[in-house]
Amino acid sequence: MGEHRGPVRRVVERLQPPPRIVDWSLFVLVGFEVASGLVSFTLGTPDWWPVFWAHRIAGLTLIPVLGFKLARVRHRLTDIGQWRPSTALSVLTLLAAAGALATGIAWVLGVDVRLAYWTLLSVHVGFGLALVPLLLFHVASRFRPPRRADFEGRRTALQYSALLVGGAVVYRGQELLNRAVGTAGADRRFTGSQPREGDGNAAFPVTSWVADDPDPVDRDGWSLTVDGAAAEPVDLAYADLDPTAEREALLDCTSGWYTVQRWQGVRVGDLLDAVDPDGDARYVRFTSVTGYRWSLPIDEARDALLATRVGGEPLAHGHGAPLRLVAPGRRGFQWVKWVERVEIRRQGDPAQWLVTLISGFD
Ligand SMILES: Nc1nc2c(c(=O)[nH]1)N[C@H]1C(S)=C(S)[C@@H](COP(=O)(O)O)O[C@H]1N2
Ligand SMILES: [Mo]
Repeated sequence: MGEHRGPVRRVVERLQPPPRIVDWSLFVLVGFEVASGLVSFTLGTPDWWPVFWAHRIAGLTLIPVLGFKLARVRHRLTDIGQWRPSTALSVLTLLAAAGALATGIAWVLGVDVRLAYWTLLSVHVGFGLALVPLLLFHVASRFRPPRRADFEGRRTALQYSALLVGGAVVYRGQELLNRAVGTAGADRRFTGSQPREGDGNAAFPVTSWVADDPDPVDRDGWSLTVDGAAAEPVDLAYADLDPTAEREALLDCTSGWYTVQRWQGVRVGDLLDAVDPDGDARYVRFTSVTGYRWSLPIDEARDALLATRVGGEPLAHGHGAPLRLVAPGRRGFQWVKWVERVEIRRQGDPAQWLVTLISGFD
C-alpha cells in the first residue's frame, strides 16, 4: 500500500501528531490565543511585540492542527446518520474557530471593512470569545485524558517545532509580501491597528465602549475636581484651566485603528503640583461624567495630558469635550473621555476593569 501514497500525503503523515495530542494541542493553542489576545489589548508600546507575534504564529499553527483533526473526524460530520446533539456543538465550535482564523488572516492582509458598526478585528475578537464556552463544552462532552504513550517524546516535539517554525515562516513571508505588493495590511502597527490619516476631530472615529454615550457636556455647568491624597484639593471651572501644553500622541484603539494627532491641553503634572500630593500618593485616577475611569501610576500620569483641543480644533463632544485624557503609550480604552475628576490615590483600582465594561448601562 505504501507505494501508492503521494508525496503530500507522506509529508502530512510524517507531520501528523497522534490523535489525542492533536486534540490537546488544539485546546492549548486556543487557550493561548484567547489569553494572548486579551493581554494584547492592554499593550501599547513596541517592546511588547513578541506577544503579538506569538499570537499570530500560534494562530497559523492552529490551521494544520485543525486540518489533522478534521481529516480524522470528517466522517462524523458528513454522515448525518451519525449525528448526535454534541455533533451540532462540534460544528458550532468549528465555525467559531474558522471564523476567528479567517477574520484574523483577512485583517492581517489589510481587509478593512466594517460589518455594521464592527471592524473586522472586533468580529475576530467576537469569534474568539464565542469559542471559549463552545470549546469548554466540546471538551467536557468528549473528554479523554492524555496518556503517557501519546507523548512519543522526541518525535512529537519535532513535529511541533516544525509546525511552529512553519507558522513563523508563513507570517514573516506574509509581511514581506504585503510590503512588496503594498496592500493596506502593510501599514498596520505592531498591534495590528490600521492608520486613520489626517488632523482633528473628523480624522478618526468616535469609539465608545459598549454603552457609554452621555449627552454633550455643558462647559459652563462643568468643573474639574482634583482631590484625593493631596493637601489642597481644588475644583476648577473651565475658565480656570490653562490649556497651553501641547504634544503629539498616538491613539491606538483595540478595535483596530490608530491615529497620530497633536493634542493641546493641561499637563497633569501641573495640576498635581497645584494641589500638593501626599508623599505616599502612587496613582492618579481619571473619572468621566459617565463613571468610566482609569488610573495611571503617578509618574506616568504627570506626563499625560488632559486635552481640550485636537489637531488645532476644539475637541468635539464625541471625542470627549470638554476634557479628555491623552495617555501616550496606553491603548485607546484607557484615554478617558469627558473627564470631571482627577483623584490622587495611594492604591491602584482593580475594579476599573469591570467599570469600563459596564459603564453606561443603567
Ligand atoms: N468615558 C469614556 N471614555 C472612553 C471610552 C468610553 O467608552 N467612555 N472609550 C475609550 C476607547 S475604547 C477609545 S479607543 C477611545 C476613543 O477615543 P475617540 O472616541 O476620541 O476616538 O476613548 C476611550 N475613552
Ligand atoms: Mo477602543
